Amino acid sequence: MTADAQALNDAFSSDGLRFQTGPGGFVRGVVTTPSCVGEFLLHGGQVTQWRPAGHDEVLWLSPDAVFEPTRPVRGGIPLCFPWFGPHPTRAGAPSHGLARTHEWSVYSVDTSGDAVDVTLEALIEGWACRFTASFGGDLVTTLQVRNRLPEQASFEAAFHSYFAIRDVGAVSIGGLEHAGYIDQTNADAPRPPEGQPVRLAGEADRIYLDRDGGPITIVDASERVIEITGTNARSAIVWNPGNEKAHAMPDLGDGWRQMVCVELGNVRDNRITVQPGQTFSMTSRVGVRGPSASE
Ligand code: TA6
Repeated sequence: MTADAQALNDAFSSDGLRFQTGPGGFVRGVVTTPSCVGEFLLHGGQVTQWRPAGHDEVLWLSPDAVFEPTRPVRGGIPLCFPWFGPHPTRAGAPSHGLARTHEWSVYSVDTSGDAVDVTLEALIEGWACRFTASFGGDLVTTLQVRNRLPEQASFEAAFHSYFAIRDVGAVSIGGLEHAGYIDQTNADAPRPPEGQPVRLAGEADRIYLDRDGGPITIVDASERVIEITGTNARSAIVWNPGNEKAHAMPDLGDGWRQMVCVELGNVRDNRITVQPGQTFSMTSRVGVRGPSASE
């Protein structure tokens, strides 16, 4: 066991949380409680697994995920911050920002309630960041950032959540029927509201900027429903790479049919500006109802 994992167990472990050394030598926290099982990495501050009692795994983690310090791990909930997608001006800057390859530190652990709340912290380009994952019957993730710069600063952020589904061809996504979107598969063409749940046939890469803020539901072929609700998260992104792009990604491949990304955050025109010394916080709550996927 690496010193980090041992030191973290000395400082924070409890019945519901243990630190271990996982693939790539990454330190991971393993949550085990009556309400759920979960896992997160200090690398990227990334939740990688969450399985509420009575259900199968809700998050999709690529079987071909790469665990290397300079790479994001494919799956779970990568954090996009302080920009989303390619950097608007900095050539060579990593896609989706710096948070998901940053080594986060443990700020606090709270096991006093029904859930295990883990707060990680990082300083990223003048932003003091705290990421809290509350592992319980729901999975609640909160990103709080404080502007430590002497002038106002703006950022984009998103919980780039990968959800496990039985088959992408049989899934429908509700809650976005009345929102137009930017079609990233077609030169950011603006698309009107579809007036019906989203169904995926091939590559889909949609940014919704003016959604009504209500819950988004992913209904699987098994009738399992994953419900995602945001607070202070005005944008939603729906993504599946489709067969061709998936097979061009060494850490994705065949798994594309068993995953869909539904991401809450604040991106593009929804970017957030924070005054010096001020803080912004956004939250995503994920819940599951209906039969587990294996039934
Ligand atoms: O969230 C959708 C998206 O921006 C897609 O355009 C695709 O690039 C995806 O993120 C995955 O990005 P990544 O950098 O993790 O390979």
